[in-house]
Amino acid sequence: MADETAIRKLCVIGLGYVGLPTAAVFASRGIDVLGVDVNADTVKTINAGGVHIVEPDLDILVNGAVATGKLRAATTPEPADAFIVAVPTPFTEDRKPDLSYLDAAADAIAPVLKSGDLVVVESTSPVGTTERFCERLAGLRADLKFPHANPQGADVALAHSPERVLPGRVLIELTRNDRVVGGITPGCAARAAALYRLAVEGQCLTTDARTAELVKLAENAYRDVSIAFANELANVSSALGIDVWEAIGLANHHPRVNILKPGPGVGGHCIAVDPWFIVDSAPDQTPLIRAARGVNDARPEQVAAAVSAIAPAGAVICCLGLSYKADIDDLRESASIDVVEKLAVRGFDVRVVEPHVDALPPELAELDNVQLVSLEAGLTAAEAVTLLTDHRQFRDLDPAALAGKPVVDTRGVWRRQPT
Ligand code: SAJ
Repeated sequence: MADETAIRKLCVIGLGYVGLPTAAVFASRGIDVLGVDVNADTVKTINAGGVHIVEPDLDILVNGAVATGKLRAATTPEPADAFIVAVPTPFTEDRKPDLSYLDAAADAIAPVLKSGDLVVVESTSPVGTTERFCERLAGLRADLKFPHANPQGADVALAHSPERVLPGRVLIELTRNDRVVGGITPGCAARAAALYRLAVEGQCLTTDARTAELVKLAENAYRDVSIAFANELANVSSALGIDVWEAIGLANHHPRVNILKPGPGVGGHCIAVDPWFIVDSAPDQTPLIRAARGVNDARPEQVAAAVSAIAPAGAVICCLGLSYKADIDDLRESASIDVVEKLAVRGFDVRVVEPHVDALPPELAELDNVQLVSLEAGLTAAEAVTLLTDHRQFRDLDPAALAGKPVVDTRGVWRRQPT
């Protein structure tokens, strides 16, 4: 008799920086994968064997999977044995979670769901979101039994398994990292863990869906709080005339201390966003997480003030780096952009060097006193320099290129002597 829980066809909803690599990895394991995205251009690019995001080796994997026919893309889901949902969960202006993409994904899956199917939500989500997703599906498919209402006899299994991949290392971390798999019921968790074991070499650790949701938020909030501590130390050191990099380097010689690096603030679409999901769910229980967000969000203003203090009014300032972290082209929530904007508002003539983009983002492009220039042009014109993102090109810079220019190095890369 055929195994009713075997996964022969998988549908991945959302072909972004998590969904597309996930779809390609499962396809490379011999599973028939349909990737679904609302963006018709994305679908077209993938079906032609290409990729729309920059990530090491992803182009080769996708190209191979499309060539063998194991990976296809479409704008609407088809019947499948399992569905993985990897759509964005941003926050609104007032820092409330925006679950509209998840709602749209549930509405798209509902018509093709059948008894025996598994649905896994991977999107980073506030606690309770997987149950909410389940309830939405149940509202649309009264003919099927769902596990929140029928823990024993459900027709469909629902689970949450948060992605934990680091941009720039997605394909490695997707297969090697341990995975937390939280089911609406233990049976749902077991089904989802069996799916991930087809592709993941790390452990698949099962729990309930609410715990899995909190685990993911806790991981990113932990990092945010740790970075806030480093940033607060940078403020303290600056007030006391101490080199923060030397102080942190020495403190980290303690066997149980590992202080992270200060910087211009926390960017990216995860660490600066996810802590708010915890604060929103439990506002009275989260003074530390909220304070850390405040510390990190205040950094761009502090960096702009430090640069203003070393440069005469209206001076040419060369800002090195715009992306939210080193050696990538991702500008989302980048603190470096905030610093540039604040310097422009102060009336400086700002020359930006960002080797990974060929145009300024809209919020900077509209400012008359901000230009994107080459490294050489930026340094030649500069009366002061600030390093905002520690790209390789800047780490390798010949110190002679900075001779005689006042510098604010927010990443500590030009401190030559290790502590
Ligand atoms: N940063 C510092 N100092 C540090 C480390 C980082 O200022 O010592 C800054 C970076 O410059 C950057 C921001 O923090 O602006 C975040 O960068 P990151 O490399 O720490 O993390 P992300 O946002 O690229 O990816 C994170 C990862 N989470 C954790 O490491 C706990 C990743 O594993 C998650 O999958 C990802 O968020 C996500 O999607 O949630």
